[in-house]
Amino acid sequence: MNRRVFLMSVAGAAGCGGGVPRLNVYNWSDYVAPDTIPGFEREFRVRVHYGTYESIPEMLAKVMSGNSGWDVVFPSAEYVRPMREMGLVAPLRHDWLPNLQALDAAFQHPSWDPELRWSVPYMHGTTGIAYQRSLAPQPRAWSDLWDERLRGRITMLDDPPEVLGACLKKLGYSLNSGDPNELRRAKQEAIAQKRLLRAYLNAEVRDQLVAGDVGAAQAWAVTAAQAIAAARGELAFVLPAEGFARFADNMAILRESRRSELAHHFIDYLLRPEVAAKIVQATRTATANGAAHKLLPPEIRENPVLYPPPEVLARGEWFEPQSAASQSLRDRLWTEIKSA
Ligand code: N2P
Repeated sequence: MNRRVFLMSVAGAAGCGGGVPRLNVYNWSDYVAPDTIPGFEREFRVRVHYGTYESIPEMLAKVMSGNSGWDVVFPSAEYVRPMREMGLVAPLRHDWLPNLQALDAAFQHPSWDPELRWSVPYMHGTTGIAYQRSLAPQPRAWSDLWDERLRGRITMLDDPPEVLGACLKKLGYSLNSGDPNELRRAKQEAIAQKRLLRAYLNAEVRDQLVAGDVGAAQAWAVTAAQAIAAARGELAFVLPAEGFARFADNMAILRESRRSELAHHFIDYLLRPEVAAKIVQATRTATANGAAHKLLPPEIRENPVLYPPPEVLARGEWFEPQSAASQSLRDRLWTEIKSA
């Protein structure tokens, strides 16, 4: 359906139901440009209620009930299958998503959803260490985040797979390990590190890095890129020697949504190369949209924090869904870490 026909049907619906249709979109912080949402509202003559979250557990806590009121959410790759199995996401109609072709070839058939039946890749990135250039020596490995000299100036992500993942990598294991012994050793590492930590922080670490309060932080590349851009040369980002996590955040429509068609139009709008390129320029994120990437100015398109070369990315590991048994062990270990 094209935009004109859609507008006519919206007008028709508004005529009998009254009121402007509203779409509820729940996304990670800093994942759209200032004019992204107003632009959609103007063009489609709808209202968007836009909310943000800082972690997957925060998002899941809201949508698990199946009547959260949200229509579009942005799950990370390893949560697409569990959310599908829990019946939380709706199958996508590709005939309503003509801009799917703009996706980078690397994201057309991702391992977590090869036919893009449930999700559309949106942003991607790595997890590494953002740090003050003034530090000597400069962090190069996860083990450097256990350095006494940085006591009180280190942060880790407030995210169980990320913290356990860094500890597992420090020990030489896979970040997706489900082995109880490896996981218990990882927990001990996390507990040993705790007395050096300032806090567990996600995107909030950005401002503390810029202010100079944090010396070294486990950080998402997108958060690091934003901090680096704001700090004029004082900050840097490294992908640790032991290996690191890669992530991809995806767009999905909740099964509970009663505005599936409008939700598809929203996703397709975010897939437009011009819209996606503006988002990347405003937010310093790494887009999964190949056509948008080509529109970027060279200094952003070639930013090594956001787009590391393939030989570096090859040292990364994608998060994978956990079995029920290892998930419940991981949940328990995280509680022990947080309460230690
Ligand atoms: C949001 C960054 C989220 C990346 N500001 C982690 N999936």
